[in-house]
Amino acid sequence: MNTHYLTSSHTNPQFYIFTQLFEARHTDGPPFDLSSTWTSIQEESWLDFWQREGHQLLEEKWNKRFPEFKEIVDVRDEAEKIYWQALWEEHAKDLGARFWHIFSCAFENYQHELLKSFGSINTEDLEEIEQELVQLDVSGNQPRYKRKKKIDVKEPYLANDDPEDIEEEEQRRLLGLPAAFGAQGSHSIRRKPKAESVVEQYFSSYGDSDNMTSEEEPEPLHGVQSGFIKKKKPKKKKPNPSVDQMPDFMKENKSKLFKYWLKRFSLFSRFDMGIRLDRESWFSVTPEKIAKQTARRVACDVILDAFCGCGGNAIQFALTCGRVIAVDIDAEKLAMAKHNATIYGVADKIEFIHADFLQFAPSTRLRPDVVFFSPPWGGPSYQKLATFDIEESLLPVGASHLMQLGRRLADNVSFFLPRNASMSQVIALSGVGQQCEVEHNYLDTRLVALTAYFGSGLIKTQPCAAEGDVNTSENGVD
Ligand code: MGP
Ligand code: SAH
Repeated sequence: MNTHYLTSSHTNPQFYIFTQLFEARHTDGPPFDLSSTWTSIQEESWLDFWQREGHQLLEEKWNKRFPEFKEIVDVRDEAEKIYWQALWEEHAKDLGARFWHIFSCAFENYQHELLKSFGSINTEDLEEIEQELVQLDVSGNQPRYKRKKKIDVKEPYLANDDPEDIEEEEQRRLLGLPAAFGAQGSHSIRRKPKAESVVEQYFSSYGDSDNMTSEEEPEPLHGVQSGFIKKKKPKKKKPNPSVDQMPDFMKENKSKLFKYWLKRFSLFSRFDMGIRLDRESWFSVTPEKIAKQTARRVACDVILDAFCGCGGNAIQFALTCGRVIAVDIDAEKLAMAKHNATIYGVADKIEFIHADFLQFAPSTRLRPDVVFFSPPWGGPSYQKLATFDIEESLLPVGASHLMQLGRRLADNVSFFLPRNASMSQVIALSGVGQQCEVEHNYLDTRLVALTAYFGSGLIKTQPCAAEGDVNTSENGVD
């Protein structure tokens, strides 16, 4: 089965989650007939996404497409308002269809990834497997990660990049004007393939948009003024000062690390307010939309973030929980986390503790409501493994050992894990007869990582958390 990759934008990819409840009864293979649950997962996930982000997306895109809208509505008559209403409905339908398209691809990839994750543990290196396949000349059967890069680089489908991608013809269609007055030829939002290398392509084609700060909006290229369509202005080539702000270690190793620079606003929406990250944190920090979702799910009074790093999760926990205990073995990272938390105005809700969690857990008297683990996975090379063995490859110790330490402190435990983690091992962490819930976190159609939840206070389908358990308000525990 093929996987499909569609992206919206580097700075603001759409976030989809697919969740599934598992019971620790089976050791090998899918625990039940997954095929019967696909439809409900798809429906719930789409509703969750559209309720969470749909309205804002529609408004943002509308304001970019038709910046004059407000003024026009203020001055024109009832007929004009009806006209704009029809245009809005068209806009909503059009955008809804676009995002549904990306969502469907993400969902198809989810089905594929989930079934694959139940395979027996195979810790072989994908590159080695690929070498063998090349030698065997079975090129049609390449491993996923290679094919993914190829498709993504050559045919990025920038579904979220309007108004630049909405051509004049499309505007005419939306306005109900004859297409013959529009631009000649067909305009597709699928961009032309380029023959450059990944890094060259990023530098040349994303250079300008990379300049965009989280506050800045791209200048609209089209607009409607009193019923007339403005011609598309040629884009001005701007210098790219943001590349100067790039850390030196990233400049030195552009081919490997540059992609993280492009994602910086996806990691922290307030990146340009002075976020600090060290080398390891660039590839370890949890992207903000995912961290936000986890924080909604674990909302409680006191949470312990056992591997705080530069604060990607801790900051979001501080926004949904009463208090955050943030532990890390690296004092420099903790200092950066504190600084980053100040940028989000939550430093005073986080207690930063410089400690080795393995020593800290058995000795502390703290009893948080939830313990969250986002341990090191051994660097970006985790992706090369066909299956990530969470008992053998997580650092500093295996997942069961961490679970044991976590359960000393709280019943409710959550893990942030590699996307290729062995699902059987994840489920086994629940303990015999117990349940866990696993979220697959997608940014656009790319599976970024998994979040697993354990404990009666965190699992959604449990009736009601008992008093003293995790707070069930907001989206914490339904
Ligand atoms: P990634 O390796 O950057 O994959 O990890 P990506 O960007 O999907 O790679 P691509 O080549 O497919 O484009 C994705 C995410 O996993 C990161 O943004 C981090 O949130 C998380 N992550 C990655 N690593 C190596 C670690 C780690 O060691 N520990 C933790 N806690 N999270 C990690
Ligand atoms: N969730 C974080 C990233 C965590 S990366 C974020 O979103 O920013 C993993 C972190 O675990 C690193 O910061 C590393 O310093 C820390 N770490 C590694 N071993 C540790 C240990 N034994 N005790 C506490 N922290 C540890």
